[in-house]
Amino acid sequence: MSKKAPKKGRASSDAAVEAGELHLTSPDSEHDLTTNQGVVVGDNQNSLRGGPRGATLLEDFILREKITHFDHERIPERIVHARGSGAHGFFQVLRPLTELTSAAFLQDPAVATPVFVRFSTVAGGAGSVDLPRDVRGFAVKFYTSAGNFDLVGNNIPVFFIQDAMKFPDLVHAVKMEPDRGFPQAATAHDTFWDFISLMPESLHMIMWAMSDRTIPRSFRTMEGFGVHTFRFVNASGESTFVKFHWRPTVGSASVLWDEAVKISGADPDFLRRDLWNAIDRGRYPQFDLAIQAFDQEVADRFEFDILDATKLIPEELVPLEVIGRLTLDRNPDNFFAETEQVAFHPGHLVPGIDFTNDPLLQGRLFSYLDTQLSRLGGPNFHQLPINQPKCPMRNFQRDGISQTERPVGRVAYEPNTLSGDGPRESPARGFTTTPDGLSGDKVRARSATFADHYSQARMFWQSMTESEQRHIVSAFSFELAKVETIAIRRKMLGHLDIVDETLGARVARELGMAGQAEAITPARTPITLPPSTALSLQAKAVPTLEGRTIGLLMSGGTDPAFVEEVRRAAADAGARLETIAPTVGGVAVAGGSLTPDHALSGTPSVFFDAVVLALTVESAGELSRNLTAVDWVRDAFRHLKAIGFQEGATALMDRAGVFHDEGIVNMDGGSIESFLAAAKLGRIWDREPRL
Ligand code: HDE
Repeated sequence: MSKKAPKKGRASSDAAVEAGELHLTSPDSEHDLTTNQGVVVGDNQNSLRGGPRGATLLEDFILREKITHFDHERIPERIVHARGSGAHGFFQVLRPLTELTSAAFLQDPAVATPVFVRFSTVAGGAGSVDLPRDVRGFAVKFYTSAGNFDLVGNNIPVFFIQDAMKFPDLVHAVKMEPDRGFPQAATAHDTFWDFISLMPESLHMIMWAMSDRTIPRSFRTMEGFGVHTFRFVNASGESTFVKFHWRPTVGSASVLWDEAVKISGADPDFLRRDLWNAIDRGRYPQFDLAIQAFDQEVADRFEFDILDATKLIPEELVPLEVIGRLTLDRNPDNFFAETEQVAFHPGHLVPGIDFTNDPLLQGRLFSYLDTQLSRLGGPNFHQLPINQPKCPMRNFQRDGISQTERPVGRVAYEPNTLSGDGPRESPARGFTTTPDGLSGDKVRARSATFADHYSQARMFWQSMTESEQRHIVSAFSFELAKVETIAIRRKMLGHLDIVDETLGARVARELGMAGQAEAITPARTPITLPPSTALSLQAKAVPTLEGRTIGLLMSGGTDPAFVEEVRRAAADAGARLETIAPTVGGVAVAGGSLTPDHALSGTPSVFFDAVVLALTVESAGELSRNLTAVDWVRDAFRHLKAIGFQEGATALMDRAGVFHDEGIVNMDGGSIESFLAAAKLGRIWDREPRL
């Protein structure tokens, strides 16, 4: 280590280091491994011992520093949303929204605002699987030029409860039961349904939770929602109510329950891997940001209260306007530093956006700041790089655990005369709260306008396609069958009868409990609202292969030219082709060998959106004696996927019980296009067995 004396007159040694005049390392030591104190480590393989076979010595400060740091590598995981996956990207507004809001990032289409997004499940721990039936978090941090704005939403537009007071109870009920420590990441157990059966306000959300929305195909194919009613506020102080919606540009898609179960075993990181790979391969996930904007007069016409987070505003009543686009184009460098340490908070708000009095939102405004104190160790978490605003940030807050900055000067208060250029409040540019005409007594009471718990649940059910309704019935039946306490099942059947008699009757029949529903009297008799097609994923699905993956099963003798042709055609349609073969080292083909992307044994067809069987008569004959191959095809068929095949594959398809419908396409004779057309449908819903 060489040390040069700083030049005369230099103010400090730090300045000398910064100026490059004080060399603390020699050029040869650039790659030296050091301790946290900068001491070069000579041996990173052996601890210090009293002789080669002797006891380890307490004086080994290098070992102790390393192990101590390791022992403390984990921080408390989030109490909810512990399992998440993050990505960086940018957001661009489509048009200046000046008439609605003064928010700086919503003014200029030429400005790309950096964002960090974290998708998550809610109930499971950080190491749980990606595909339980669960709500997904969809949290976006916008690093705007006027401060950070966090839109901390979910993939469902409503919530279980109306008041923050019930949140700890809800979460305790859904998490693993405290005596036995299971089930992990699952709603299918007594405590959850006990709570729900006693909480009619959760019925609307429960309908969504039992729908395909809670088993998304990918984070890239998920809608997102701000849930609460927020406000946009323009430069004149005029406020407009807004609901936020994220819409994936490649359309929405979910998996089937049987797929979710199988994926959870075959690849617990399915959604995390999918997001990472998509970004890594340049297939950037994109979401449109849309708003529903309305004023008090419109709000007064609704049958429900816009402050009630268990209600949505049907698009038929207030249409969506797309205002911008989010593109995720960069994976984190370090999962812990970014995805784990990112701290979202609905109270991270910028001028031009404001809250409403939604009692759930109001409770969240306390909770998120508070939880970071224990999760990130103190009040300086905004200094972590992932949380730092990218605009100037200065104030007189000082000290605290993990203070990493070095504020200078003797002044740490405001107002002051001693620091002429120190930060000062700015009434003109500062955040102002929309006056909301508060009045009334302090009360613990729920507004009577929150009392209808069933009408929108019924609207959701009646807006589903026949097949979506089947999935909802199956989900309720699966979950309630896992509930051991019969009284809870009966109570839930009573609630479902109020939502819709057909729904209640179908679930009761599936459970073998027809006629056993407990009679429940709703606080307010529900009304039948017009169905809203926008709520159905299937009804609004647009045929596409954008962002989808096709799995091609090949074997000895597969024609490489055919594989390449399918790959090209798939790519033209926006899809990626991945190849699977019985042996990962390659299969013999005319003129050489073909190396697959995956081995059949570890790559079930549930990973793909559509499949192709590129097999010769001989290899299909062999594979029809291989049960993994038979399951591969049977599952693709059972999961309603398009199957393209070369004639040779027939023996394997027969063995797997495939029968012909519009999704089973013979690709010999150049009908790759007809296969892609079938694959674009996503699933062949007509193939689904009726309940
Ligand atoms: Fe959260 N929620 N939440 N939540 N939430 C947290 O904050 C809470 C609610 C949501 O990727 C916690 O930093 C209360 C609704 C997401 O880091 C905690 C209430 C919505 C994430 C918390 C709600 C959400 C969280 C746990 C009821 C959709 C993950 C760790 C009043 C609009 C953010 C943390 C991430 C995380 C509290 C209800 C979305 C404990 C008290 C409604 C996406 O502060």
